[in-house]
Amino acid sequence: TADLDVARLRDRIAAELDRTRARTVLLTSAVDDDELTRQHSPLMSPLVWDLAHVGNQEELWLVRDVGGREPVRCDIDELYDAFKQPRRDRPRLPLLAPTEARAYLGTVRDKVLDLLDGIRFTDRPLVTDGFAFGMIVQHEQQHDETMLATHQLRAGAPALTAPPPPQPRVRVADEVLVPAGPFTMGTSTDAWALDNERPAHRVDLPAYVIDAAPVTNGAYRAFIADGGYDDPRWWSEAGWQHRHEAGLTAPLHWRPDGSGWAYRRFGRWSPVRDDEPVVHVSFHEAQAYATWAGKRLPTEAEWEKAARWDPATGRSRRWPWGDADPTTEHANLGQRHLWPAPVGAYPAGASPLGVHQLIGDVWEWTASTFRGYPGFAAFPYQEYSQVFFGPDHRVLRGGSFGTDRAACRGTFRNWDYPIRRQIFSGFRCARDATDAEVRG
Ligand code: AVJ
Ligand code: FE
Repeated sequence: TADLDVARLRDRIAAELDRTRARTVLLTSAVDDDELTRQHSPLMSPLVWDLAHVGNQEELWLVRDVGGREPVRCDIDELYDAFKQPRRDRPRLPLLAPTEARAYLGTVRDKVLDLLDGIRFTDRPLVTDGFAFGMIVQHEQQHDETMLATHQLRAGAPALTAPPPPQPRVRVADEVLVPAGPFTMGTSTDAWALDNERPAHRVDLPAYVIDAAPVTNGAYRAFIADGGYDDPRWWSEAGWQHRHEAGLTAPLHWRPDGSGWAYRRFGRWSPVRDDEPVVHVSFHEAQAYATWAGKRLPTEAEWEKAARWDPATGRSRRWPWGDADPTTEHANLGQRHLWPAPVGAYPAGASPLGVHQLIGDVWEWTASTFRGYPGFAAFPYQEYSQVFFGPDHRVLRGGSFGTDRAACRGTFRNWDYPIRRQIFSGFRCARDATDAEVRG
C-alpha cells in the first residue's frame, strides 16, 4: 500500500501542476506579445515577468533543491528575484521575451516531471507529503491571481471571458452570533499548508456577532450616499490621510453613471449590481464603512472561528462546509467567473453557524496585522512570510473568485498594505455581542 500511496501522490501532484499551468497559459495567451511585455500599472509586473518568475521558482525549489539537478539557467535568478527587483522597475529589465519564457517554463517542467517520476516522499521536510510541489503549485496559482488583477487593470478591448456567476438561491440572514469559547486556529496536519498557517493552537474568544455575508455593493453605496467618504468620523487617521492623498470617492474601477454607479470588469462597463459583494476596496475604506455601520472588522481569529468551528464536534474544519475540497456548488473560486457572486448563491458552502461565502468571491480584510502564530517557524524560507510580519500589513482571508482551490482553505492567510485595492478585496463586518445576545 505504501507504493500505491506514493503513486497516488505523484499522480495528484502531476495533475495539479498541469491544471495550474493551463491557467497560466490562458492568462498569458489572451493578449499579444506587446501587451505581455508592457506594464499596465506601476503596481504590477509585466505579465511576462510573472510568467518567467513562476518558472524560475519552480527551477530553484524543485529542479535544483528537491531534485539536486544542474541549473537550467542560473544567469536569470537575479532578474526574477522579487526582493531584488521592485515591481515598478521590472519593465526596464532585460527580461526573457515571451517565446523564450515559454520555452524556459517548458524545459523546467519537463525536468520536474522527470524527477517526480522516481521520487520517494521521504521524511526530509521539504518533500514530506509532496510539500515542495504543493508550495510551487500554490505559488504559480498566486501569481495567476496577480496576473488576473493585472488583466483587470489593463486598458483596451476585453481579453478574458467567462460565464456570469450563479444567481442567489437562498435569502441570507444579516448576522450570526458566535458563542464564546475556544477553538483550534491554524493547522499542524494539513500537508500543503504554508508556514504562516502553522502550528494549530487554541484561541479563546468572547461571544461576537459576524455578518452572514460579505458587505454588498448596495450597502456600500449607502455609505457613499451618506457622505461616508467626506466624514472624518468614520476613518482612522492614516485612512483619512490616504483618502485625501489618493482622492478616494468610491471603490476602484467604479465611475458615476446617471444617478447611480457603473463598474469596469475586465474591460467591460456595466451598472453596479447591488446584491454582489463589494470588491476593490482598501483596508481603510473597509474600516471606515464598518465604523459608519456601527460595527468593526473581524479579527482573523473571529473570521476563522466563524469559518471552521463546528459547534457539534468542537473540531475545526478544513473548509466551512467540511473537510472535502470545494466543488462548483460550494464557492466561487478558480476564475470560473470574473466577478463575485450575489449573496445567497452558495448555500452549500455555508459554515455550521450559517455564515455564507467565506470562501471565494472576495478576499476579506480583517482587523489583524500579519504576525506569526505562537510557535511559528519559517519554512522553507523566511521570505515567504516572516519578512512581512509586523504592523505594515493587514491579513485578508477566504480567497476571491480569482483564487484557486489549491491556494486557499479555512486556514489560509493572505496579507497586503492597507492602501491596496487592485487585489480582489472586500470585507464583512463584526461586532461584540450584547449582553442580551449572550444570554440568548
Ligand atoms: C501571499 C499573495 C501576498 O503575491 O505577494 C508570490 C504570494 N509570494 N510570490 C504575493 C507570493 C511570493 C504573495 N501573497
Ligand atoms: Fe513569487
